[in-house]
Amino acid sequence: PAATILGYPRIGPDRELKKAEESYWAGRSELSALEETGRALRAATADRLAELGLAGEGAIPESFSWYDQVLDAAVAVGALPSRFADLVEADGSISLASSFVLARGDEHRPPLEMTKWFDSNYHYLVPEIGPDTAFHLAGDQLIRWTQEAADAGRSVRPVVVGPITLLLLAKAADDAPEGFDPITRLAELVPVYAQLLSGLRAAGAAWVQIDEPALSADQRLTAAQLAELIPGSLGLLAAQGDRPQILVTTGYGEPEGLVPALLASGVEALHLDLVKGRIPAVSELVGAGATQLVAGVVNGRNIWRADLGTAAARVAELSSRLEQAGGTGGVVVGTSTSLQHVPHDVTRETALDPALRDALAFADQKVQEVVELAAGGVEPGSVDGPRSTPRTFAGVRVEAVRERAAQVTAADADREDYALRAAAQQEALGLPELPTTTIGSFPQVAEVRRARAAHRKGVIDDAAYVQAMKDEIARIIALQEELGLDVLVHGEPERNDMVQYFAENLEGFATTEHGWVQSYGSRCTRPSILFGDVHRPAPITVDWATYAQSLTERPVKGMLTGPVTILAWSFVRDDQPLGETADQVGLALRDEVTDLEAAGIGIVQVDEPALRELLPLRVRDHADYLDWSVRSFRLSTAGVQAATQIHTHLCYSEFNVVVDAIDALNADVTSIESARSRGEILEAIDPDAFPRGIGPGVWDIHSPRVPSTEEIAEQLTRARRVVGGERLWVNPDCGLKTRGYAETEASLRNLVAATLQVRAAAEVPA
Ligand code: THG
Ligand code: ZN
Repeated sequence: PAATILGYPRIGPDRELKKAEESYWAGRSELSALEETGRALRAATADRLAELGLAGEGAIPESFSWYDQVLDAAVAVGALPSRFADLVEADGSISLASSFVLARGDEHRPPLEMTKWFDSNYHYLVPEIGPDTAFHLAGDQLIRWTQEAADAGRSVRPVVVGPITLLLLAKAADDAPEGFDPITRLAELVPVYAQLLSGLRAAGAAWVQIDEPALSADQRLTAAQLAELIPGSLGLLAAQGDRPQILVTTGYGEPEGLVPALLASGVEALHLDLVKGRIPAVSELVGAGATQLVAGVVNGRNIWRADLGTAAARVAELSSRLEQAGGTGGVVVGTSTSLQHVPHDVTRETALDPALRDALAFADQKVQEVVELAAGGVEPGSVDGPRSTPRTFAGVRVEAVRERAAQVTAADADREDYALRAAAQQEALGLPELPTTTIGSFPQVAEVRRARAAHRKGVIDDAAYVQAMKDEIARIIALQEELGLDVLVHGEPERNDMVQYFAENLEGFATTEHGWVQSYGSRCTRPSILFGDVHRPAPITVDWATYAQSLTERPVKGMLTGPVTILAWSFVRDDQPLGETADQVGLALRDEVTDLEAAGIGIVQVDEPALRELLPLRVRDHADYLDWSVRSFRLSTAGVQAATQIHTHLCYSEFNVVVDAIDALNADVTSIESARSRGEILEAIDPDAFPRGIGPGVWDIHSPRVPSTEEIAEQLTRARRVVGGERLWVNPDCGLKTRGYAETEASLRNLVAATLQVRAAAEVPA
C-alpha cells in the first residue's frame, strides 16, 4: 500500500516560525520577512517528507499554519465575531495581520478564547458564531500554498478543519440568542467549503484532507445526530464536481457508529485512528465500494517507536475486512493523528541514553515507520527485533518504588473532615476574610532567564546561581509585602517549565534538547519523557520555599505541580497502566509535600491545570480516569496534618465537566481560571456540592490588559453573592510567568484595593 501522515510539526526544527513571529509582533521585522520564513518552512517540510519516503499523488500533507488550524478554518470561511467585523476588507478578505488580531486581541478587544484540542496539550482558538455570522470565502492562504507548491513542482494535499468539526468546536457568539448552537448553521457553511475545494482544485490539488475529529469525540450529540449531519455536509461536498479527491480524517478516537455514513458520503478516502479506535467490522464496511481506507496505525500522540509487527497485523486485518466487505479501494498506511503533537527528529537528541533513544520515534521517525509498513517488508504479527521487545534499560524498573506503590492503602489518600481542617487552618494561619494571593509564578525577567542559561552552560557556578535566584525571591517577597497580599509565593524564578522542572528533579524522566512541541501560537513546550519508575531522590523545592518564608511573617505557599499534570504534559511510558504511573508520581510528590510541611511551610499548592485535558473523550471511560487521577492527587496531598492547608489550581477547563472531580480532590482551596470565560464557571459551582475554599480568577492574565479596581470589585461582589464570603479567595486566574512587571504590579495593586473595598462594604449592614 501507499503511505501518508495526517500532518507534520509546523514550528520548525529550531522553532524558526516562533522566532520569526515574535520578531514581527515586536515590530523588529517586516511582515514580508515572516512570510518568507513561512514559505521556506513549507518548502523544507515538503522536501523532507519526500526525502523520508512519502511518494505519490497527495501523499504529502500541506498542514502549515501561522498560529492555529481552527483559526485558519474560521478565517477561511469568514467566521468572525461582530467585535472583529472591521477586519474584513472591502473585497471580503481577511489578511494575515488581521488573523493575528483575532488570535492575540488588541487594545480595543479581547482575542478569541483558547481551549484544548481534544485530549491533547495543544490549544486552539474557539470560533464565535451566531445566527448572523456571514460565511463567505474570506481566506485563500490554503489555495495560495497549494499553488506555491505546484509552481515549485511539488504535489501537496492541503489540509483543512472540516465544517462539522469547525461548528462543533465553536461557541455561540455573545450576541447570539440564548440556546443558539453553531451546528445549526451547517447548511449555510457548506457552500463556502465547496468554493474552497474548487479553488484548491484550480490550484492543482489532486487531494484535499478534511479533518473531522469531532466525529470521534463530540459528547453533546448522539451518533445518530452526528450521522444525520454527514449527508448534508461531507456528502454535498463529495457530490460537487469541481473539487480534489477528498480524504476525511477522524483522529483522536473512533467515529463510533459513523463509518457506514462516512463511507456512504461519497468521499474518496476515509481515515481511521487504529491506535485509539477499533478496526471496523466487515458489516460496517459493506458500503465502502471504491473508498480507500487510511489505517492510522502509527501513534501521532506519543514518542515510542511503533511495534511494527502489531501495526502490520492491523493493516492486514483492515485490508482483509475491507475485501470481505467487497471494498476495492485498498488500504493506505498512516498516522493516528497529525504529527503536530510530537517533536521533529529524535536523532538530534545526542545527550539521551542511546538505549532510550533507540526506543523513541519523533515525527521524522514516524514518517519512516509508515513508509516501512507500506513497503510491505514487515511480517504481520512478527516481533521486529528490538522495537517490540520490552524496554529493559536502567531505571525502567525500580523494585523499591514498586513495593512502596503496592503497599498503598485507601487511608493514605484520606484526610480529616474538612470542618476540622478548616478550623485548624484558621487557627494556624489567621487569614482575613477574602484572602488575597497569586497562583505561584511571577514574571520571568530577562536577568533570571540569563542566570539559568549561564548556569546550564557552566558559565556561573552553583553558588552564583543560587544567589541570583535568592536575590530574585527576595525582591518578589518584598514586592508582595508592599502590595499587601496575604498569602505570598516565592515566584518560581528557578523553574523553566512547571513540568520540566520536576521531571529534571525526579528519577524516571528524561528531558530533550530540541524536542519542542507547539502549545499555542508561537508558544512551545519541551515535554519530558517519563520512561521509568518514578521516585524523588532528594527534596526539590524545600530550600527555595524556606528561604522565602524566612524573609516574611506572612505565610508563603509551597508550590508543586500535581501528578496528573505531570503525566498530561509529558510523553508517558505505555508499557503499564497510566494509573500505576500516576501513583508513583503521586507518592514522589507526597514526599515533597510532607518535607515542605516539616520545614514549616503551612500552605502547599499542588497544581492540576491538566485535570480536564486528560478526561477521556468518551463518557464511558470517565469513571476509570477520574478514579486513578483523583487517587494520585490525593496520595500526593493527604500526608499532611489537618492544620496544613492544601491548595490546587486548575486552568483551561470547562469546569462543569469536572466539577465533581475537583470536589473529589478534597483540596482546602481551589483557584480556577474564570476571567476569560466571563463568570460562566461561577455559575457551575454549586456551594452545596463544593463546600471548600474557592478562588475564581478575577484577572485574565492571558492578556496584558490591567483590570480596574472597580471591575475587580464588581466581580468579587458577584462571586461573594454566589459562594459566600466565608470561602472566597481573591487571585488572578493563572500564573504570572508570561506577563511583564508593569501590568503585574498595576493589576495586583488594583486586586488588593478591590478586595479592601469589598471587605469594607461587607462590614456595613445592608
Ligand atoms: N507547561 C507545559 N505545558 C503547558 C503549560 C506549561 N500546557 C498548557 C499551558 N501551560 C500552555 N501555556 C504555555 C504558556 C507559555 C509557554 C508555553 C506554554 C511558553 N513557552 C516558552 C516559549 O515558547 O517561548 C518556552 C518555555 C521554556 O523555555 O521552557 O512561554 O506551562 N509543559
Ligand atoms: Zn492556570
